[in-house]
This record gives sequence, structure tokens and C-alpha cells, in this order.
Amino acid sequence: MTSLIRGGIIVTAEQTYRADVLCAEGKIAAIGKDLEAPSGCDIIDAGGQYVMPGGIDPHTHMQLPFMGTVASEDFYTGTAAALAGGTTSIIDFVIPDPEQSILDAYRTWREWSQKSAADYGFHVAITWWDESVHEEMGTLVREEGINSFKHFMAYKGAIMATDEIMYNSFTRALELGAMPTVHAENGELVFQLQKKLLAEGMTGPEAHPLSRPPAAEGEAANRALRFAETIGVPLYIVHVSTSEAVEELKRARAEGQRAYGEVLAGHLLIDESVYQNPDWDKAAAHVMSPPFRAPEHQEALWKGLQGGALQTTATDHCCFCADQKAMGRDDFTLIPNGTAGVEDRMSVLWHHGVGTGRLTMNEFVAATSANAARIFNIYPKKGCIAVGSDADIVIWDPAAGKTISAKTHHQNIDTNIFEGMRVKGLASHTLTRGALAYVDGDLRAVRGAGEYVKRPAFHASFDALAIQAAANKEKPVDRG
Ligand code: DUC
Ligand code: ZN
Ligand code: ZN
Repeated sequence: MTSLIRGGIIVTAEQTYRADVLCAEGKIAAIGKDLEAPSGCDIIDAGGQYVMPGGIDPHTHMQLPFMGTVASEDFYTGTAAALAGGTTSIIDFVIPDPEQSILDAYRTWREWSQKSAADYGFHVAITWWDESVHEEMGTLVREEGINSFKHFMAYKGAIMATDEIMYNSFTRALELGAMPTVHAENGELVFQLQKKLLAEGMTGPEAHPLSRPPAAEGEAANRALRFAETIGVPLYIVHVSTSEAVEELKRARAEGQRAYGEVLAGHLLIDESVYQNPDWDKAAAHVMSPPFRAPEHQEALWKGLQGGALQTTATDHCCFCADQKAMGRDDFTLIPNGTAGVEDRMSVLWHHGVGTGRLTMNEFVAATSANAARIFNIYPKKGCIAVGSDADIVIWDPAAGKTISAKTHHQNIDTNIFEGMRVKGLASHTLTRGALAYVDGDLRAVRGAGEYVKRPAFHASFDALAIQAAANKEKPVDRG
């Protein structure tokens, strides 16, 4: 399949320029002014529009079994919705049960993800520890293209990683050239506050943010960063939601740590007042962790994104419908945690980022695509408009607008946290490896067309280790 994108303005993380893009056999074959169309080639008119790398959402949970139910969005519906919004790749999470082989869990998730319409990769969560986990981390990195391991510092009694697990796993990640990532909330503090609030009779969604205060995130971010610093491994903090965690990242980076932070579109734009909604269903629809925060945190997150403390934007897309949220009607700690956003992230970020002058268009591409590709080592295959890159492209119409609504979205969930938000700037066309998957409201996602993307280990870490190992072996030379 060959297609020529004609007349658009290319926007990458580095450059903005006018050129045509020829896509052939899934890749970008040529970029240039007034390219000739090979015979039989589809012509896509991008006049007046921007041609950008497709979005990469580095944090989703399709069909996740979680809190006694399963997320309603599966790998097909979720990646199709992503394509409708201009996102062409996701990195989802394999979350093994404690004591489950992490390799077996990985194989299960690979099976579930066969139906994806867009490309995908996985972070693997480390929820327990023994020698087999140590071994299987090696197999995952060397043979399966996994280069990041997630640690939930919350969810005590379920998937929480203790300090001991984090120490062992971070150390192993360093050996393997892989990136540890953390969900930073102090699980013990959250557990104790949940018990206290329930004992005081607070059972509704309004108790959810009270059980997960900003201090619980700041403490965990600090602890994870200090572990990473001591062990000498990089660290990526998912869904940073507080000024406290942003400050920890700024400090670590200023001290020379390779520390990265991700922010969710929802945390940038929605505040904690949603939990005060007297309509239980509407309040419960916003229960996710970390929770939405007071407005001053949103300001800190925007500044973190603008100033470089935060590099990526994601959604933590994890859908539960009203009947699933109702499992926690009498006890807020039983409300399945999760909200959606994979379809809306790009337009919400464009409208509130580029549209307000907080982000340049190049910074938008960096924050929605290129930085995730770089951090997780798939650049420039993904995240870039360059000859040889995958033809994962969004053609962006800056003049098009819509009002976001659950009534019209493609996501398999009955609410939308951005309900009623008017956004200007939308995907008009989305190409996944050269194939048109979305054209002006017409979703042409193909079940099973998505490919698993292997992500190589970080060679710099290997090099550093090799140098260190060689240095350890070297006998001191007596130079007289
Ligand atoms: N937070 C959520 O809200 N859902 C899934 C997992 C998580 O950490
Ligand atoms: Zn999380
Ligand atoms: Zn998550």
C-alpha cells in the first residue's frame, strides 16, 4: 500500500516545515517538496493541516482484571478509539498476580492483545520476588523486547511492591539495561487512611482523595528516586499528579539523576471537586488513583511539563462502566479505580497546551509522542516523521473542533471525564503503518492489524556495566 500525503506542514519534536510524505510498505519512504505520486498511489490532501507523528500513549490498561472485575475496554476497542483520536501506539501493562510467573502473565497479555488495531508494547509489573522473577526478567528483556518494569507502591495486600521488592527489581533492571517505573503512592499510608475514613463513616467517593493525600505521593516519589539514585538506575514515575512529586523530580534531575515523569491529560485539567458531586455515579466515575487534585497541583503539572521536569503525557486509560463502579456503593475502597482518555488525550493537550500558548507545536509532539519513544527506546521507529520510520502519522486539522461526549466517543465506557469540553484541533486522518485507520469521522480500524513492538534494552547501561565489570577485574597497575 502506497500513499502520498500532500500539501501539509510537517511538525516533529524538532522541526516545522512544508513537505509531502510518501508512505510505502508501512514505512515513510520519502519526504520532500512536490513529491511525485507513484502510479496507483492514494493521495491524501493535507492542505492547511499539520502532519505529525502519531501519538504514543505510554500508559493504558486494556481489559485489565482489577479489583474484582475486568476493564470494559479491550485491546481492539481501545486501540480503535486511540486511532480515532490520533494515537497510533500504546504501551500497556502486564500485571502478574503475586506468585504468578511473570513470563506466563506476559504470554497471557500477548494473547489478549492479538486483537489490537494499533501497535502496542508492554511494561511488566513486578508484584513479588524470588529467584524465578530475577531469571524471567532476563528472559523478558533479552528475548521478548521488554525494557521497563513497573512497581505499584500502593495497593497493599494485592499488587504492592515492598521496598525489598523494589530494591531487588531495580538492581536487576540495572543489570539488564531496563527502566524501572513506579506508581508513586505510599501504600501503607493509603491503607491506614482508608480504614480510618471508613471507621468514621465516610463511605462515598468524597473519601477517595482524602485517603490518598498529596503527601503520600510526594513521599513515594522521593523514596523511589532515592532507591534509583543509590542503585544507579534511571527511573520513570507514571502519572505524576502533585506539586510534591514534581518538586522531587526537579531535585533529582538537578542533581544529575536520569529521572523522568509522566502526566495524565486528566490530572492536567480536572480537579478534585468532581468527588463532591452529589450524584454518586458521577463522583464514582472519577475514582482513579492517584485521584484528581486541588487546582494548584494542575498549575504545577503544567509548569512541570513546560519546564522539562515532566516529559510525557498519558491517560492511564482503564475503563469501568457504572455497573462496575457500583461494586463500591457502600465502601469507596471497593470502587474499581480507573478512568478513560486514550481517544481524547491528543485533542485535549492540543487545545489546552498549544491553543493556550503553554506548549509550542514541537513541544506538543515531544510530549505526546517523541519523548515516550525516546525514553522507552523505540525512537525513531516511532515518534518521528523521517525516512525509514514507521508510517504512524496523524494529520491534524487545527481548525476542526468538537464537544467531547460519551454519547459520541468510540471508547467502550459509558462516561467521559472530559464530558462537555469543547476542543479545537482534531485528527482528520490517522495512519497506522501506512494504512488509513481514521478519515474525517470514519473509523476504519482493523481488528488484529496492530503489531507487538519489541523495545530493546538500553545499551548505554550495558556499556556502563561492561566498563564497570572490566574495571573491577583490572588489577591495579604499579607504575613505579
Ligand atoms: N490506577 C487506576 O486508577 N487504575 C488502574 C491502576 C492504577 O494505578
Ligand atoms: Zn498507577
Ligand atoms: Zn495505570
